[in-house]
Amino acid sequence: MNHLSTWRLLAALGLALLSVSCAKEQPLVVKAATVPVAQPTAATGPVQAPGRFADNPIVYFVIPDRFENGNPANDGSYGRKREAAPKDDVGTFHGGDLKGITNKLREGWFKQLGVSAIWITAPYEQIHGWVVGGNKEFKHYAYHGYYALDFTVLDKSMGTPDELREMVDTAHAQGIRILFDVVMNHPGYLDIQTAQDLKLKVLWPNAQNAKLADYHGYIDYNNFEFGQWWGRDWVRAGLPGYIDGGRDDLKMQLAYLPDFRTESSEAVKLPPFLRQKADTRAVELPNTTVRGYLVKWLTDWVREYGIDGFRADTVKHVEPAAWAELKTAASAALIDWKARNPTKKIDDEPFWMVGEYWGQGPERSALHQSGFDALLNFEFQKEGQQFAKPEALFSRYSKLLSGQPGYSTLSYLSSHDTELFNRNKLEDGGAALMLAPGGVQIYYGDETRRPAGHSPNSDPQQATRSDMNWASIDQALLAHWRKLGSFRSRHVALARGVHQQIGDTPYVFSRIDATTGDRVVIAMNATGEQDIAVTGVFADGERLRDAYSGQAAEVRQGRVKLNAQRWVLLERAPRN
Ligand SMILES: [Ca+2]
Ligand SMILES: [Ca+2]
Repeated sequence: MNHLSTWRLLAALGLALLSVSCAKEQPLVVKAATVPVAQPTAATGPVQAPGRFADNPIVYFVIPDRFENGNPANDGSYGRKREAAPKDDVGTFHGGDLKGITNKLREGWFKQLGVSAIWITAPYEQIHGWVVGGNKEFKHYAYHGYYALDFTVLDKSMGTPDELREMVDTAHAQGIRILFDVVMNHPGYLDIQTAQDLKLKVLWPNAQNAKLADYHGYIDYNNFEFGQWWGRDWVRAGLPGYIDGGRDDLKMQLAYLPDFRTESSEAVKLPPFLRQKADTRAVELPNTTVRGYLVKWLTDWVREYGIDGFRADTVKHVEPAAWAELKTAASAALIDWKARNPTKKIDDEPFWMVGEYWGQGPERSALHQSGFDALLNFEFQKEGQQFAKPEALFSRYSKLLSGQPGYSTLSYLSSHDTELFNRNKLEDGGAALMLAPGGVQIYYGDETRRPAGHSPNSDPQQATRSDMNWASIDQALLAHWRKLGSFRSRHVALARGVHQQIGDTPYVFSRIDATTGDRVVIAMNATGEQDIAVTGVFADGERLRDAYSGQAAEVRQGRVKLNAQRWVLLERAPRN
């Protein structure tokens, strides 16, 4: 070691530290000291540098109910029913659950895509029945987790505490984090089934016979018994005894949902229905506000199971101070869990939180000061016309994100709240997404060409949440996404590196991460014999590999020759 200069030694130490902070399953294949500078050098650098999770998040978003049914015994919990016709069945619970995700983890589904975190919609207890969907078009159940009833227990359709623990532990053993979707803005509506189950006397006789057309006629909206539900202290609901929703983003009743009074400084008692509910784990807390209860309930999942992060819903509609408080409490809870579970934790990375702020682009926001490590990027999916040659997009994102630790974006092609990306353009789309600077989010089925479901005229987003197409997977498309995802998971340079265009026809670019020395060269829409310039990135004599085709090539006079299969993903080849 004495032949190394001090700064070379530091560079080697830096890489060693990096390998400790990386996922268990992704050991760095570094066998020699490296020189992390942007200039080419005969001494080769790291073969792979995944980066810290926060610097290179690859998030797979799944609606468990629509993914895989691992335990048919929990189907139909709380008396939930399917509907015979697809157009009627679009808003029911379809049977998927946490056990299904565990099964797919064991099959390696996520690992093969390079995924480093799974975001699941909220698995805690939802309203039991259905509300009127769209313009009386379908029975709308809470299969998506956005109509919470009891934040302290699992929804029986999702699974048992043991099944949740098994899922989290299985993910962690593969170096994959689990992110919960959390909603602090609102609980669910009061549907007829839940009102019956909670014995709330707000229904007219024979309410169990309610149909889409006459549903609201069975509910007595003038009845003060509504006070036995969440109650005035907890929500703005415009019901007898409650205060009305406000006119601004923070206090409005989004889609007429009851709005939590998260801004209130008044201590509250448990809501009346939770004082009576037999299986709740909610208990009275001294001197605690609505916000305080919600933060406790949500962060208990972190403290008990080691949930690694949150995807926060409707960020626009809750005060930033509440999000900051949630982040602080969740961070402490995760540290606590890791201290008690040293053999189960992936590493000591901190709690991570991404927010959904409607309309947000990839730019830095004031919300990054309120606990958010990243915000969902609503812009990316609209840039499809650029995806064959996304130079403008990539250079802009790289300028926003390279050398900016602690701030990221999460770009996606498709989402459950906007639309599915064009199903005929998922090759170009997948490449653009998986090669984009910043964090990325794969929506389940973008890698398999999952077809859209039935689209109600008055609620077309339902079509984005169809069942995972296990029986009709597009294998060629899946192989494409797996190559790209695996490549991305090895290279923090893609997410954080400085972007530089090298060629126009074919389109070739490099990314170099100054911190780790990680570097890649990419060609898009380059098919057949290619002679690709890598000057300034890789040195003559270095052995490279095209991770897309599997071909190896040596750098000669600043170039590599290979037979390209439309996409070229150049990285340093492992040494033997
Ligand atoms: Ca099930
Ligand atoms: Ca609100």
